[in-house]
Amino acid sequence: MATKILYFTVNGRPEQAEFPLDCPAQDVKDLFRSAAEAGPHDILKLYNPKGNIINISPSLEPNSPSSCYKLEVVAADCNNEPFGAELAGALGFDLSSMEKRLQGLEKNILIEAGETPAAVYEMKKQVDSFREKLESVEHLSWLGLFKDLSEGTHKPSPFYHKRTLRKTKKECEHVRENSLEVSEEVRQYLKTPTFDNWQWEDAEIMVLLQVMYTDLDFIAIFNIEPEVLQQFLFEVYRRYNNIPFHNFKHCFCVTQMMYGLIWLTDLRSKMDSTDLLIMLTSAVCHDLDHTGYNNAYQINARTELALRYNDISPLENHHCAVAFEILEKKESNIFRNLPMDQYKRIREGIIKCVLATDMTSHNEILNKFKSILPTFDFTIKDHRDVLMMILIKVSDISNEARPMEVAEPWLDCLLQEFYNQSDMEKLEGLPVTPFMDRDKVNKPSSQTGFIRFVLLPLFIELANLFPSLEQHIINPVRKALDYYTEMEKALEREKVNRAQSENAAKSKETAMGTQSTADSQSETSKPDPQ
Ligand code: LUO
Ligand code: ZN
Repeated sequence: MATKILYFTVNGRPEQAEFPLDCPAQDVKDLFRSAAEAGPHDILKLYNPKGNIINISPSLEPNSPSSCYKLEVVAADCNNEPFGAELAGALGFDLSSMEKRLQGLEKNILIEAGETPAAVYEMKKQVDSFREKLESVEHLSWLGLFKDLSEGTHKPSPFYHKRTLRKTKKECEHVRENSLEVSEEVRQYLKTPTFDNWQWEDAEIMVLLQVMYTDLDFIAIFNIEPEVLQQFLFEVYRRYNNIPFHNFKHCFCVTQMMYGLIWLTDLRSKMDSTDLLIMLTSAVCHDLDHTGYNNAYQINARTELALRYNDISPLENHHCAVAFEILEKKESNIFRNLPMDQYKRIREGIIKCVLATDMTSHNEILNKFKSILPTFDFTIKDHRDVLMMILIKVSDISNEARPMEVAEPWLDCLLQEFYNQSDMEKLEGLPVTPFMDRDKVNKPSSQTGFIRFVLLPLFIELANLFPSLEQHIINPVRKALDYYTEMEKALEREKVNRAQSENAAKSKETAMGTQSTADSQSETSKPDPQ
């Protein structure tokens, strides 16, 4: 099969791509996208040696290493206006032709109907709001774009300065250079749900994760070589993306909560170490390569993942598959010294736990746990399996069990990710999940609903089996519920006050208007003083 080789640079790094002469255009584009380690929504630009931008296609002229093409992952400079048109073009929206078609339609209808019907008026409003949204880049950091928020009132999210979804080589190297010495005090603190992840750099978190495997004796029991554990955690770090919520820090929080629950419930005396190894490793891997778009988006947008997994928990299947891609490599396979039957048991357990984090299965798993609780028996495998799924679910959504100053930033990150997704859904004309819509959500009421109807029922069931969790997990969540309920009431009061002051201003204006009319009338009716 005849092929074509193209030489190009990505951020100064020389690369070469080879593809068959009859390669489909999309495959060539994907080839360049993966060379640039760009995400599905990043924008790519290819320049020829003369510096002109050219189309990425199979018909590109073959070249030599001395006359390279130049490939750029575009993080559009937000000061470039009209930015919206460029982004719309990149997303396949032709905004101007949309507007032209609409103007033509409106003209025809005006001639026939003599007026602009509501539907056309509504469409105009939508197109205007699209243009407005496209041109206000602030919340479109998502496309690998960024806006320097260092100046002004914005508190820069820790993620705005990242230019691409995937981790760069430099970020990964930085994480390797750390040999944090962990004191006995930190080791104890690490076992509690009050642990504050925001105080620790990613490189230090890598060491804390190793401490968890060590302090649960996994290194000794499962004969895990320290350098293999480090390589495993390094690969995990590399495969979590730079997104506001489902990132490496979230992986650490879930793992640290799982670790805390193991100690708080004294699970080592009730379950064997293999099950504990499954739980901890599932927590580490449970959101690998999450791109910040949930299953509903994957299915509605008919993404590659939805296609590959037939709409069945596409994300969770992908997280699990990436975990075993890492574990397939000898240098990062922490289970490589185990007999095959034990490896199979661990693999089965991790698949069960990671797939259980899909909230679609929430009620099914919770109801199964409720039904076995009265006769729960640690010697029955089916009972242990459900408990392991409950524990990873609890760990996954447990931010509100942490101190408020740790938990609240997580809600901001989550809402940022949700809003990014709903913005994209609006742009792509996909169904928008109500609690993700920035125009519909208010932070406290979404959280009070979540705590009341999702979090507390789940945590209370678990506390029925482990009463010590009442104090350590449930009480902080009840405090969080009070905090957001108060915030909800304050917001409500503010809304009422604002409405009242607007009404007062309006009635004052009307009164003024009436008064001035009355004055001017009395002026005209008064006899002339001259
Ligand atoms: C529950 C959940 C699902 C996907 C991604 C994140 C979350 N988490 C949260 N959602 N994880 C922690 C939290 C949290 O503290 N609050 C919320 N809040 C709202 C937005 C919510 O209602 N989320 C939610 C609820 C139910 C659901 O499926 C049944 C999915 C998301
Ligand atoms: Zn998660």
